[in-house]
Amino acid sequence: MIKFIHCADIHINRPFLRLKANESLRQKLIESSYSILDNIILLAISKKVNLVIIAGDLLDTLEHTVKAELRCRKAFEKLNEHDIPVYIIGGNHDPIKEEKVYPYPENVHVFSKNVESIPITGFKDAYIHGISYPTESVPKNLVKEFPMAKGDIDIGVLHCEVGRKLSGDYSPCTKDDLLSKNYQYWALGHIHKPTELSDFPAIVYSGSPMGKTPNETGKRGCYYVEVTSSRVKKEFIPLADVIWLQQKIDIQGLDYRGLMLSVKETLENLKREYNEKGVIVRVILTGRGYLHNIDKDDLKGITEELRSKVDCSHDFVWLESIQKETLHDVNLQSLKQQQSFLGDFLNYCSEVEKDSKLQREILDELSRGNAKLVNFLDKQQIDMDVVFKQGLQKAVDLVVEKVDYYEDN
Ligand SMILES: [Mn+2]
Repeated sequence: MIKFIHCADIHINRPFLRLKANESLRQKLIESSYSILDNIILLAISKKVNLVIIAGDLLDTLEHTVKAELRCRKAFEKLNEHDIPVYIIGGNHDPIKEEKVYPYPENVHVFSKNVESIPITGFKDAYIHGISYPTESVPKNLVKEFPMAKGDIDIGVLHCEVGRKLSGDYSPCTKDDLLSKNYQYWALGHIHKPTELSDFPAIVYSGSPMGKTPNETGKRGCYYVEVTSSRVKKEFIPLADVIWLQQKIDIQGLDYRGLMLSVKETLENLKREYNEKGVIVRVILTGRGYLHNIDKDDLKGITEELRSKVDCSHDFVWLESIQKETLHDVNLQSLKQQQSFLGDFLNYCSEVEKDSKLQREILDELSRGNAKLVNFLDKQQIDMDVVFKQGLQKAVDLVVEKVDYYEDN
């Protein structure tokens, strides 16, 4: 049995420039990417793994990396003391350079820009196969360059985009391409959300061990894996000490003061729930109500007021922003009774919401010649019910807005 850690997309050295307004939070996040690497290494040592895999984008950028490379070197040396090898591929953020200023210690293998198959030390018939990006963009399907399984156990390491379509800049490939190689485990990088695409043979995106943007919410970490020729046991281990979240607040019945109190309460609850961790939260206003008319400056004012006393050096809750996804303050039920275009339109929308055949027809009509939409619909893990519900709400609101406009004028 081979035991290993699979991580990817640590993005060390990311500058978090958008957070420039808050230098202490920015520094905390930069430091956090280093401490996460240290934590991965401690985990590898305590689990007594046979190897550590980093599936691309260890570094966020290849500029100003002397400090980052020194810190990585130090971390990898710790693994060297425990005779644990590290296998790294370069991703689109850190395609392989000719030469490093501070070369990594001898337990680290960085895969070249051609597929290499390396016997795993200490095991009779086991191989790790990997390839690095030579440039930021790799439009060809690199899976094709991997050999068929060679041993009892084969592990593949790749930075790629698995989908149904073979287009894109990050080695686009399909799940079937990966499965066809008969490896036991594919350690993938690039997608920041931890995702298990197949159980056995296993195809896994470990995801980024910490969130980087308001959309990278929820638990982030790495995988601890045990693999034999016929079985893969994998465990996701959360690591992030700063967590990004989105919280929704329904504006129905709220005025300015109510909103302020409601956001404040949300922040206090998060502080209790995530004590000892940092939380960066984006509040999203939803629903229909008076506050639909609140303007950006007012939201900014509330945000700044609620941030003023936050100290980001230890556990904290930082309000990233308040965003509005609210709807017009109208009573749809009474509008539906109207003998008018708006009334008819609302009733039609209710019908569409319940009728999947009708939805299909509308989609076919809309997709014709619309490459962007076709591409969107091709993505995996899209919940069509949710998409339609949101789309219809938006459509209703646009029509309500227009009608209001004409009435007012
Ligand atoms: Mn990437």
